Order: sequence, then structure tokens, then C-alpha cells
Amino acid sequence: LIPPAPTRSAAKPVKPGSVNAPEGADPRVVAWVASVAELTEPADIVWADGTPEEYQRLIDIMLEAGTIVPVPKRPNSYLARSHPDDVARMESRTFICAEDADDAGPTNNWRDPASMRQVLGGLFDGSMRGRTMYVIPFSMGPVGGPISKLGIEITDSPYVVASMHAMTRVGTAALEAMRGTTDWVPAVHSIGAPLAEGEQDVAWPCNSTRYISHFPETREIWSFGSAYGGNALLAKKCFALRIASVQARDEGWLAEHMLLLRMKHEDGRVMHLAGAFPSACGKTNLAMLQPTIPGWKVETLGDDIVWMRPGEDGRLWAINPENGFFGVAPGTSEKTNATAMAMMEHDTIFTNVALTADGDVWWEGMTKEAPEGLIDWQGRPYDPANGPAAHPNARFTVRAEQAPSIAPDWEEAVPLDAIIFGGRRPTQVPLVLQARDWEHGVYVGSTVSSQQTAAAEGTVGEIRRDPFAMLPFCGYNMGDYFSHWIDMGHRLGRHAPKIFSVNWFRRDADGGFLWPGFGENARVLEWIAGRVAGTAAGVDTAIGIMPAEGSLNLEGLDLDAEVVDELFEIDPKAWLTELVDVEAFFGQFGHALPTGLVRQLNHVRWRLEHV
Ligand code: SAT
Ligand code: MN
Repeated sequence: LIPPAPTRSAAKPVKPGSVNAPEGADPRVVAWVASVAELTEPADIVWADGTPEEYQRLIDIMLEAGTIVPVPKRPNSYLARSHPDDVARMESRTFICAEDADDAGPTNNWRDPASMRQVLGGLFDGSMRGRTMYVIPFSMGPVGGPISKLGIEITDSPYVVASMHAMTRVGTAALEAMRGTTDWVPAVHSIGAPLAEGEQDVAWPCNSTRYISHFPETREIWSFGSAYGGNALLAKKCFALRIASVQARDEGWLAEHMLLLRMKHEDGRVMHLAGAFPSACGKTNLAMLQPTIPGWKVETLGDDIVWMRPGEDGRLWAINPENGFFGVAPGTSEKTNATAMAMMEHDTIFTNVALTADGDVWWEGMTKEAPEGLIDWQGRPYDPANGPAAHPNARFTVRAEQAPSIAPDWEEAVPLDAIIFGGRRPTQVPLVLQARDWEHGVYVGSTVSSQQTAAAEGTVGEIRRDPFAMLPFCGYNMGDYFSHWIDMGHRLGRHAPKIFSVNWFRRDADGGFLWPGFGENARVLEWIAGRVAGTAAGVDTAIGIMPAEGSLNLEGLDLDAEVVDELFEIDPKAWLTELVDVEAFFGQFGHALPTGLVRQLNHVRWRLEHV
């Protein structure tokens, strides 16, 4: 059996020295680490302190092991090539182990916690033999911040430790904050590749048996077999979304799969906006957008996760709990995201991108043509017959402070004005619409759908419902999650942010994108800012409020009037068919589905049938 999470009662005392614990570590932390070490039997235990010296040591270890190679063209930058079959999140191997299957809900893989503890106990037994076990104390949000939370990840992967340095606030301050409390999330990760005496290691050790397991009641995470970011950086999707969404339900806040940005105008107008999009739908590009319309500027606050709490003033306050960006490389270019290109010029860990003959990185979409002499993501001379040079889910890992667009006060909470929901929809969904009210907004969020991307296993291109872009990340019954969102609206009342739907991905009959996207998306954000301020006109339609003629700024944009019409076209027949699908999707939640969503669905249908 895997050891239990630390409880409030005093733990059986363990000598800190026996697990190399720093002076002053909470005895329950020490006892828990000792219990994990007893199970996994590492050769050595190292507590991460988060210092640059430690980061350099990790880099040296990975260079020596062949896990990473230098990227000579970029100072302090490296390329990791993963095992070819360890490249994305594995939703089919992701489990929510609630006591009651109903609490995991119909959209999660449920496993009984007792039997999962047994399975994991077998897998983790001796799984770190011959390896160093790293203990990583970390904080999501600034240590001690009003919306922040603490955790400890144990891992036997130096790649994970180095990535956690960029993605979270690692080290002594977090460990000190755990003194006298058990309010921290215990998270254990093993690549599941013990080394026998004298055995030669491989560059990217992992195990084909994989479990990414969450125990929502005890707030524990146990992940086995994969070293890929979303499966192994347990602070990210596992904690900051799956476990945190459960904490948020219980404590009255929201943990969401969203970007966070501030849009400012020279004349003093400011809007704070959070946006939920499925993985690999352009959250990073939007968070770093360079507006094409004069006067506006975007400051980046976060690109993947937002934690939000009602403040004393009644408004919804938001932080990005992360410390860095783990973004999709392919498609990123000077044209699509010059900010990201600038932030990756140094101190970046690339994973599964291609290497150029002159020692730089490359991926599809960076330039039109692939340069001569490429080495592909698997370390072979590039041959298009083998597929793309960079894996479609190739990633970059960088600290947030490296983004030229990062807001100077990015670690502080901001009051939210607007929330947007989007996905990849080649047809039907208009460029932008506003929800009539909060409940309608929750309906819009709950019906988000998108074409599958390479960020997770599955058939790329297939359309699936991905409510709130949280389908793979909600740690409890999604029906209850919808109710939690509706309740939040009641609590916020007139202070609630306005809710919108956007779709940058609508295509014409020939398959070309109708909307130029990227920097031009600022036009849509400007209209949203106008709606928030009460200055932009809208027209009520069956599915929501759309920009009134002339209220969306299209000045200087080379778009035919027919294209604009197509971007906003509502096909009632297609929408009525869509509602059949929504109804079937809702049906799986049974009694957990809030009546508010049924009311919204019926209202939209009535409007479609009668206008
Ligand atoms: O791999 S991650 O889950 O961290 C990124 C994503 O898929 O959104
Ligand atoms: Mn994501």
C-alpha cells in the first residue's frame, strides 16, 4: 500500500537527518517523506532549495545522462528528447479516486481509492532503486499570498525538478511555510525505472505502465511511469486544476484552465480578462498578444491556470498560480507570437523540438521552409517520411519573468472584468458573442467544444465537448462543477465579470480561416472591453449578444463584407442539431445537472425555433 497523506495528528517521529531533511522542516513533512522513501527505496534523497546553483547541478546531471543536449545558439538553453511514446497527457490513464464514483462523475475515469492504493503500492515498491529521490517543496502563487497554496512533489526525475524550478516557486520559503500546518498537497511521482547495480541508464527513462492518480478527499497525487510535463509536473494540471478544483468547490473559489491578461489603453482604460480554451488552442498567444489597433497594449499575467476568489469588495480576484510557461512550440513564430520568441532566446528548456545544423532549435511554423540539415525530435536526420521535425506537442519551459510582456505586478491578484470561452470550431460558432447573464454564461462555458489537438492522446481534429476547457482537469463531478459556477454568480451578483464566447478558428468553404487571428484578436477584446464599460453596442440573438453593425472595430483590416457576415452567421438548423448533442451531453450528468442549464438550453432552443 502507498503511505497515507499526513494528518493533523502527530506523526511517528523520524530523525530529519535520516532523510536529509533541512533543519526545521515540519515533523509531518519529514515523516511523510520517510514513508515514501521506505516504499520507493531511493539510493539518495535531495531536498530542493530552488537556488540557481541547484538548477545548474540538475542541468549538469541531465547533460551527463544524455537527457538534454545544449542548444548552442541560445544561452543556458537545452533540448530534451523524450521517449517517443511519452509525449503528451494520457487521459485514459488519468484517474480520480474518490470514495464514491458519483463524486468523480461521468466524465472522469474513476477508481476505488483502496484498490488504487494497492495497485500503486505494488508499482512504487522499490521504483526509485538506484536513483536520487528529490523532495520539492513549492508554492502555487507567491509564498504566503492570499490565494496561494503549498505542495510537495517527490520525484526521481531531474527533468521534473528543473522544470518545477521554472513552473513553480520551489524551495526553502515554501518549506518554512509548511511548518505547523498540514494544508499542503502531497504529490509523488516516479518514472518507474529503477536502476540495478551497474545498469546503464537511458536518456529518457520511463515505464509503459502509467497511472496519473488523484485522491480528492485526501488531496493526494500519485503519478507513475511518465516524465511528460502534464503527467509529471504535478503542481500543474494534477494539483493546480484537479485537486485545486475540489478545494475550490469546498472553500468557495474557482480553479480554472485559463489564461489571464490585462488590456490597457493609453487613455487609461483597463480590462482584466481570463480565458478558457482547451490545450493547444492559443492561450499562450492570446496572453502575449500584440494589438494591431492603436492605443492598446496587452500585459501578460498567465497562460494556463487561474485561481479566483471573491474579494471583500465583492469582485472576483484572480491570480496565475504558476511561475512560468510550458507552451506548445509548433506554430510559434515572429508572426504569431513575437513575445514568446523573445522570451525563449535564453534560459529555456525545449522538449521534442528539432535541432538545426548550426545549433539552434526549429519547429513547424517557425519559418515557412524547414532549414537544411535538421535533426528531428527523435535525434534522427530529418526526413519528412518520418513525420514532422518537431513533435506536434513539442514544448518550451521558461520562467514567467522572461516574457517581455509580463505585467510588472504579475504576482498580485487582479479584479476580473471579463471571462471568455473558446475552442477550435471550423463552423457554426461566431467570432464573438456575449452571454446574456451569468447563468447563460455558465451555459456557454458548459457547452464549449473543440477539435482535439496533439496535447493529449486521441484523434486530432475530432470535435468533442470540453466544458470550460476543464474536461480533462475537473477533479470532481462536472455536474456539481456547473452548479458551483452558478452559485458563484449568485454570490458575485452585480460584481460578476461579464462572460463571452469567442471562436478564432471558423473556416470558409475552402478550409481557409475566416479571421486573421493573433494580433487582430485585439479587435475582439476591444469590443469586449466596450461591453464591460457599457460603450459598445450589441444585438440580442438566439444564442447571445453579438456586435451591432459598426461596433466591432474592423478599420484597416482587409476583410470582405461577406467574410464578416460569415464570421457571425448563425445557421438555426445547424444550431438546433447542435442542441441535440448538447442535450445528450448534459443527459449523462443526471440529477447532478443544475436546472439552470436545462432552462438555458430550452431558452436557446425556443429562440432558435421562433426567430
Ligand atoms: O501538458 S500540460 O497538461 O501541462 C499542457 C496542456 O495540455 O494544457
Ligand atoms: Mn493547459
